[in-house]
Amino acid sequence: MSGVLTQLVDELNRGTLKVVDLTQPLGPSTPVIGLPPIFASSPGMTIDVISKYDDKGPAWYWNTIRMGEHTGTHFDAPIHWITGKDLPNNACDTIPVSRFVGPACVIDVTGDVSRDPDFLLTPERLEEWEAEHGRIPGGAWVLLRTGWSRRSDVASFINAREDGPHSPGFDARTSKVLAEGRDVLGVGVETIGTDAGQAGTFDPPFPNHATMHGAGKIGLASLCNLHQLPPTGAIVIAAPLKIVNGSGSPLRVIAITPA
Ligand code: 23J
Ligand code: MN
Repeated sequence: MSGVLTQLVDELNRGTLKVVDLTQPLGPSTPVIGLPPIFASSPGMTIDVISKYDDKGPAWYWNTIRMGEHTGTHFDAPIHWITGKDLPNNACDTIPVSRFVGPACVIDVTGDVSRDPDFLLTPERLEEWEAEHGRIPGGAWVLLRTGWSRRSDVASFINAREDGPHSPGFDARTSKVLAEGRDVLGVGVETIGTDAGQAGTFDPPFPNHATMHGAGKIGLASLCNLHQLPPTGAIVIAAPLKIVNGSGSPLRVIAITPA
């Protein structure tokens, strides 16, 4: 075994490294994104028992699950957006597995978001973070820590008003810097999607989806426990189900981080 893997196992056993779960529970009460009614909506999760140690299966328990690909803590593949539809290896089953693992850069904007739920990460704010923590390396996950995952009731998580949902995200210019300038693996957020709640009204609409997926980058939505990660130094593993031609997938996202 290579030295680094031996050391990894050793440090996990000794507790100097720990595994952190960045995943929200997935069930029938998991919220799904509400788009304007002219668009089709994604079904929430349903779970139906096939058998539970009963007449239908005396010694076994199992369920049938049904949900949209973009439900709960989930992965956005480049094929999800029209800008990424013709890229090579753009779907859940064809993205190289090497792209599911990378170092995490965690940008904490919790304070800004508590003052303004529509807060957008600007390039200037990103550069401030880089001045303190170093330039975001190519192939990194950029995780936007907003504190949003503390909103455990659906209404405050969606935070809808008459004019639609209000939740934080990325300024359109920042998505370009991250995709083109920094060549990230992708971005991860605590909110229901990788665009801000009001991004449907932006020009172009949903600019983070358009830019990231057009550049072959990945999105991770509805993450939690980002406060357990340092600004740099953790590794994140986010491997979606191998859905043939899948646009995304619920998944278990885990980090390995210094304890
Ligand atoms: C479809 C349309 C708009 C958005 C989304 C999906 C998502 O956030 C998603 O889950 O990818 S904003
Ligand atoms: Mn999605």
